[in-house]
Order: sequence, then structure tokens, then C-alpha cells
Amino acid sequence: MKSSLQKLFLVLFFIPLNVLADWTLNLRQGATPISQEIYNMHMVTLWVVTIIGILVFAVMFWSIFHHRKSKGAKAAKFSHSTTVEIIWTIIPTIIIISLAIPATKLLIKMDDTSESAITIKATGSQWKWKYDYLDGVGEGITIYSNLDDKSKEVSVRDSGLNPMEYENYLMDVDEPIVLPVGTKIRILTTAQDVIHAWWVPDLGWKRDAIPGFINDNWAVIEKPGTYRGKCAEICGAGHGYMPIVVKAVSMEDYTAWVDEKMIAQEASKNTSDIVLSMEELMTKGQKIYKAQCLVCHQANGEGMRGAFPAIAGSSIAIESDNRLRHIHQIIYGKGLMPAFGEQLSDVDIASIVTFTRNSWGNNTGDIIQAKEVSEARKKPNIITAGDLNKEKMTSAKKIDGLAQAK
Ligand SMILES: [Cu+2]
Repeated sequence: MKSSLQKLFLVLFFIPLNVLADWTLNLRQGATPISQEIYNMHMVTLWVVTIIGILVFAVMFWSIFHHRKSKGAKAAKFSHSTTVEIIWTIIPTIIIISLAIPATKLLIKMDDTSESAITIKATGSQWKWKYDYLDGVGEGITIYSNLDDKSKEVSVRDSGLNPMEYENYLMDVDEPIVLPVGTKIRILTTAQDVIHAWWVPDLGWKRDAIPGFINDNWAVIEKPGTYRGKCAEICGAGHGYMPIVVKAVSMEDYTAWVDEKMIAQEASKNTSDIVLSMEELMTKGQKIYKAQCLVCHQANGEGMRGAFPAIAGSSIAIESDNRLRHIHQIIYGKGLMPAFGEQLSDVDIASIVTFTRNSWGNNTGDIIQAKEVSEARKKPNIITAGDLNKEKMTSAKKIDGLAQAK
């Protein structure tokens, strides 16, 4: 028969170790020299504090046990000991300084972004990441990283799909950032609307992305692979929907990707002459809606009450007088809704407008072609003009109200 102490010991130590074999507690070693150095620094510090903890508690428990009252211990009468005070000041000071020196060196190294071969800028917005390749091979590329379609499908309430069965649930994107291995990459972080934070644990650092500020960091990824991260600053309802995926590839693969991406990017700039059938517009529109609009406006176009208005049955999406307003709302954004004009091509916007005007009971039959979007881009923003009028009207009403109250 095991004693109850033995049982307690088993519960506390052995059973969790067996059952949770995959369960790890420690910091990750990561994929960059810096993340490895952070890990080493962390381990040294951990051992130092563990040894101090063991020594201090050992002396404390030993003293309590051996000088207990039942053994007839008598309290000493002295109140000060200069020697002891000097010792307990000097020893911790030496320990702290010997930890602070390597830690400071490491922090300085982490901040040294000089001689980077490639610079990218990560801009957080509600709720996606935009990456601009600013310098080095790939300069001029822009990527928008949205939550992947599968995660969106699974995340819809009552979807009937089990998130536990989907390996990268909320950890995958439609388009990852591609970076070469063995190259010093400077990563700037900033934001467009509220504070976000760019965090890929394997790179060893996490940095706030603040509107109006640019923080810079760097990484040299050693091994090719996929590294996942997340926005690490609560940034609103869709905070959990903005993962980060970094695909690290060899330099050759990277240059090949850059060439391909450049061609695709160039092609997407000039789409105003493309004419599609209703069916083609609907299929394309549905795909883009899923990637860009679904998180806020939902799969059924009904939005989220109080935060994101419904598109189903909304006057902007069904009245024929509102076609331009509808297009402008997507190009220029409105309130919480970001501007998509830069991100989406003419044909993309045309498809999305056609799709939303002909879905969920919005049966306008309207077909919007890229040409109409390209022309709408040349017209002054009708949304802000409308808002200004509305503001004027409300202030006029207020003044009326005040006058009447008097
Ligand atoms: Cu965020």
C-alpha cells in the first residue's frame, strides 16, 4: 500500500509527466541566432534564480526546524550585524551585474538593424496585416495577409465544424509573407487604426505596431520552414483573426517568388478593361467577399448588430441610385470600415459590388463592370460629402432645438 504522501507525490509529479508527455513549459529556442541567445540568457537566469531559491529556502526551513520552540530554542538578542549586511549587499549586487552585462549586450544587439539586406514594413489594421517590401530584393511588393478561408468557415457560429479537427485554426492566412533564409531582414512595425503587435515566437521578439510610430527589429531565419504568429495586442472584435505566417525559403526560391509576384502585381493594376459575365462576377465576388468582408459582415451578409451593418437589405446595396455610393464605400471606406481602394483592383471591386447587390435577397440584377469602378475612382468621394451634409443637418437641428428650448 502506498502512503498518502507517496500518492500525493505521484499526483504532483509522475502522473502529469506521463499523461502530458507533449506538454512543454519552457521558452522556445526559435529559428534565429537572436532567439537562441534569448533562450540561452533565459536558461542562465533561470538556473541562477533556481539555485538562489533552493539555497534561501533550504537555510530558512533548516533554521525554522532546528530552532523551533519545542526544542527549547532561545531568540538571539542582537539586532544588527555589519558584516552580514555588507555580505548580503555585495553578493546580490555581483549577481545582478553579472546578469545585466550580457542581457544589455543582447538587447543592444537585438536593436541593431544596420546592414539589413531586405526591409519590410508590417502594418496592422482591423483585422489583417499588410506587408510592404521596402528595400532589397522584392522591393515594391505589397501583400495583404487575411485569415484563411477555412478558419473563417469554422469560426462562423453554428457552422457545425469542429475547430479541434482543424490543425491551423486561426493560425493560417490566405497569403503568407515569404522571406529568404540566412539573410538579415529588417522588419518595421506600425499600424493604421489602433495598436496591434507583431509577434512570431520563433523570431524571438514581439513588437507593438502603433499608429504614427515605426518600430524596427530584425531577424535572420536559419532554417526554411513555416513560422506562425499572431497579433499580440487586443485590437477589437477580430483580434483573434489576424494571424501571421512567415514562409522562409532559400534565396533562389525567394527570387523566383519575387519575379512571379511582380508580374502578378503588375497585371492586377490594369484591370479596368476586363469585362466579365454575371456568373464570373458573382464567383469572383464571393471569393473576395470571403477574404475581405466576411469577418465583419458575416457569411449571411447580416453583419454584427451594433458594430457592423448588414448588407442584406441595406439601401446602399439595393437602391439603383446608390451604385456610386456603394462603390465609393469600398474604395474609400467609412467609419470602422477600412478603404479597400488601394488593396483591390477595379475588377475585384466590380465583382464584390455585383456579388453583394445580388446575394442574400438583394436581387437588384445589377452588373457592375471594372470600367464603372475605374470611373468612380476619378470622382470625388461621395461618402464624405454625404457625411458632411449629414453633420451640417444635425448641427442645424441642434441649433433649432436650442432656439426652441429658449
Ligand atoms: Cu491586432
